[in-house]
Amino acid sequence: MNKKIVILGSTGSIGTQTLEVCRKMNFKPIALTANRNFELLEKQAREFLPRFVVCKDIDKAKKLRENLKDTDVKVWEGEEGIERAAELPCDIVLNSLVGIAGLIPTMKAIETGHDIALANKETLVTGGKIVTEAAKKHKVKIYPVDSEHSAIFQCLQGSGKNKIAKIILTASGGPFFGKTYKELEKMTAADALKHPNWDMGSKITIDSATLMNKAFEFIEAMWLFDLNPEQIEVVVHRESIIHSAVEYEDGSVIAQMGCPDMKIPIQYALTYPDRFECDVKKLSLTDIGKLTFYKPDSESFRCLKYGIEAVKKKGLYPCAINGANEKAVELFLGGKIGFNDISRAAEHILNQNEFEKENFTLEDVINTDKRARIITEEFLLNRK
Ligand code: MN3
Repeated sequence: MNKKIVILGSTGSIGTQTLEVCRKMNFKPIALTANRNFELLEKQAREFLPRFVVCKDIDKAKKLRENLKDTDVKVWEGEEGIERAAELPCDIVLNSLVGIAGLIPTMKAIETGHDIALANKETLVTGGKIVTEAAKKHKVKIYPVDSEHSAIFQCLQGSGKNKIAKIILTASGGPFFGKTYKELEKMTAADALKHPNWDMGSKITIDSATLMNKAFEFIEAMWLFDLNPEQIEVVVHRESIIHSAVEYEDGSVIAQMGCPDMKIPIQYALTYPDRFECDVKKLSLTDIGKLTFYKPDSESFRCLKYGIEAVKKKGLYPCAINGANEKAVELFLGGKIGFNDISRAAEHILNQNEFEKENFTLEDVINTDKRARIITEEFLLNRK
């Protein structure tokens, strides 16, 4: 297979695992992008010799350009550079950017007619309606990379026109599973960064600890599979062996299982509909022995309920709660606020009545994101 791939966010957790898949499958990355980590980006550039690398940070891009002088790799910079990369001729764009920063590059790729392997869930949380409409218009396919959505996508193969009755969206429960709201109050970023099952970046690790990640995946599933909120059940499954499941009208439930390793969903998104040997630990059910399931505790983990409430309120609320969450997580990682302040910020943004617009544009989405961050920063830092 000789696929030409643009990888947006190649130095992150998904990005580096995507390059592992490329190495194994002999795929050709034609462009790689990073925010600041130009040292790793240089290493990747020397190994894979893409035509372009992009460093978002302009000063670091300058250094990188200097360092790569002896190669034919061209260095671009800034958000513009990332957007240009998304438009380069290729077979598929893998978007593993973090946060709403992934939205515009996704739109550029769609408008250029490129299929997308989507790991950036905030693309669909903030702009789900606009993105799915554009994908339809440009006949572009969006392949999920998120493990739960890849699982659902795999469970849907061969189902013909049969309707989904509901989906079971599994959640690991995060590092603070079992803790009360009061106990959560004292949790720090360092506590949260010890995530049990998946190796991830810091933003998504905090989102997993608050369960905001699951709320976002709930919204992501609605857009990817055209579902109502009533058709999605979140189930905590500590072992992360069942990555999600689909229930059909006859009551049959099809689940997708495997040892937790993102290389499976990444590879499947890039090789669909074919499957190939993948360098992962294989599942032994007898070694695992038993699988456990719990109802999520949305009294302690309030981000889950607020995130779902946001999508039920429709309009620009999902985008607003994402902006509030990005700002709150940034402040939490910086040690400026407590763990439960993240859900307080989510609740506060839902109580604003300025995000009700139903027929919104991409510009409205960008403005809402900015507005939500301002409201959140003011709320969190100017209390008492
Ligand atoms: Mn996931």
